[in-house]
Amino acid sequence: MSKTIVIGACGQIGTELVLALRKQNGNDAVIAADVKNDCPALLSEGAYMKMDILDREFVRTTIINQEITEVYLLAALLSATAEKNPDFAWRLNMEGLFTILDLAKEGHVSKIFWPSSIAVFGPTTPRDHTPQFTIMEPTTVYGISKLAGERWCEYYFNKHNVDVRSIRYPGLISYTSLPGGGTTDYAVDIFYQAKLGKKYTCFLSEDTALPMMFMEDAIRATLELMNAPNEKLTVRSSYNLSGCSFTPSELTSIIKRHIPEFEIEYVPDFRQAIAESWPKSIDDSQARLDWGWKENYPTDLLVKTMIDHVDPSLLNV
Ligand code: NAD
Ligand code: AKB
Repeated sequence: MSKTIVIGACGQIGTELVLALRKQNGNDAVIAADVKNDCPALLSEGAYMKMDILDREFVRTTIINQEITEVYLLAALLSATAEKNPDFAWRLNMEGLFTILDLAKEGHVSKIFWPSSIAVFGPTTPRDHTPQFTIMEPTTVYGISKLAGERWCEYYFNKHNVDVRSIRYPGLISYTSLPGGGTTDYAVDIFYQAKLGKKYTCFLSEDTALPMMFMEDAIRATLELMNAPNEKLTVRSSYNLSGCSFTPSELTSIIKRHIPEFEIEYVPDFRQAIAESWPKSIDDSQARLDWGWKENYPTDLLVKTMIDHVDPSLLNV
């Protein structure tokens, strides 16, 4: 039986990705790993391991000894948190990637998923329908680390035949676990405050458009890319992927259709400059062409699903 590990499994994506992989491959085939001591209840149906991706020797011996052949490397600092600790963010976001790429180069790992982000783009990039191949001059440490990571993934594919696959996720919206320190987090936080009947203070200005995606679409995209035949894939840096795109004020209008009394105020902080350096919308025609990508959640459906499922008690966990 081939074994998979998800490193960074307790986060916003990891929690849902582990569940989806276990549904696809079986509980025993997927190990959840994270630097956190405790396994979240949702992931308790299969193996959990405390693992610090920066502990290169521990990661190497675990993967080799347990004959793990597929790695999803999610551990990272996201855009807002990374700006507060740039040195550590660079280290965390890059070192773990080399550990896993080297394991694949040596033949221990046969397939890697490593997520990139719309943060690879910068202020000189065309912001509307940002193309797959375009100017990339990111201004955040997070974006710089993701762009460097993309380059290294492509390098290991070209020079060492490493099967590494990647998606430039937009801002991901979900209700199963909370987001971990990004610039797009407002679009999750807002639902908790709306359901609590509280006024939301948004850290972006009302007209800041950003690309977003519902988590179910993002997880499906990840599995579709990982299951796609090798020969179909023409991009070995990272695929552009689009779900929907909206501003805080557009999101508020749709929420108000469900919760008319909902109120919002705008108090932009340092994250405004980050958002303004990112695309407003993404052209993902290469992903559609290569592996048949198509989103299922337009903004209206995303909002309705979030309002139906967001549980504010998660804020106290
Ligand atoms: P998150 O912050 O919610 O989760 C990251 C997880 O990594 C956490 O559970 C954390 O405990 C774990 N972690 C941190 N340091 C670790 C270490 N040293 N060793 C092992 N685990 C460690 O992040 P997320 O939103 O789930 O994002 C996962 C990946 O997807 C990241 O690489 C991120 O850059 C990328 N991504 C996320 C989004 C998004 O909107 N969520 C968008 C684009 C790209
Ligand atoms: C962030 O805002 O940092 C992430 C991302 C788009 O990479 N959600």
